[in-house]
Amino acid sequence: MTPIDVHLTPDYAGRALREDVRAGLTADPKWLPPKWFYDARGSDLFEQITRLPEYYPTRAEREILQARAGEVAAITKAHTLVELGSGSSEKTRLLLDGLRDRGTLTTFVPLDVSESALRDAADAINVDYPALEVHGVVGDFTAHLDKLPGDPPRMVAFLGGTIGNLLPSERATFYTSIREVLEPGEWLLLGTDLVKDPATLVAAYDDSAGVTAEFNRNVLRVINRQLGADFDVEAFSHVAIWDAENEWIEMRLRADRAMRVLIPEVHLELDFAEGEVLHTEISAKFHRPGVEAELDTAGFGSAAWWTDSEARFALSLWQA
Ligand code: AVJ
Repeated sequence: MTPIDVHLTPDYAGRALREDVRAGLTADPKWLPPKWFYDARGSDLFEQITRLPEYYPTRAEREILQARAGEVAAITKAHTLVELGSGSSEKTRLLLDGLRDRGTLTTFVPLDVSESALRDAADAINVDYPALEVHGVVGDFTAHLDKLPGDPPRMVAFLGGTIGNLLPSERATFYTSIREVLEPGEWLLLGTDLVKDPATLVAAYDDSAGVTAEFNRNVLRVINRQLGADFDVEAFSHVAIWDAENEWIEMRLRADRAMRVLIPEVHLELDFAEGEVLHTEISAKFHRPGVEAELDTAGFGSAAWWTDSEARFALSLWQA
């Protein structure tokens, strides 16, 4: 049985969703945070996105990990790998293999908001890495980074480019709180998508098969189910634009007609004008100097910067 620490109350997700819906859908423009895409269906849609021809980040990051996991292990000699977010992916295994082969790794700590996702991930890793101590933590990585278990030196991995979902001010807070939970000499391994031509970026978030559109609309399905809302999901169109000034992709849902939406569980009655947009995600893209400046401000030293063969994505290593 894999030990799992639960740092969230059973209704944490429900409360957080209610608060986000109340705050975001009464704002102008309306917005929702991207974390609510990921119910079982949303997670499955995201898995499908990672296999789309247009969605290069997953393949690019995998290429880097395949080439560099050994170097990560050699530099860090990490005893504990803490992974923020999904803990069962093929990319996690590349990292675990690299660290195991180097002989330093004793403990794997996957941290996720979803207890069921975490249990599945932790159990699967337990089976395939019998010598590894797996210690799951149920928590929100923007709020529960305190008391990370595992014996030092630890390495916190935040992969996939998910850092890009945070606004610049949220990133600063996030980096600082990671820096604060680490002891000097411990590590952060970070995956960041890089700025490139807008056509490539937009295609990655507006695929021809329409999977990203379904993923985007899924947040409305989550609110319908969790909060009893009556969004006509099909009446919203997927929009993905490149914001050149902020250097982020922005996903929105546009109301195809005027409509009223009831969300009984938060006592909201909302009006959408025809063409009104709801902001659902930013996915920021980076340049090396910008990443270095932000990590430096948080008190990290630079240890390595690797990109894939087409310089689309970067994996970087930082020391607290
Ligand atoms: C999982 C957050 C890295 O921002 O690229 C994929 C999510 N959104 N397609 C990203 C996503 C639209 C993805 N991350």
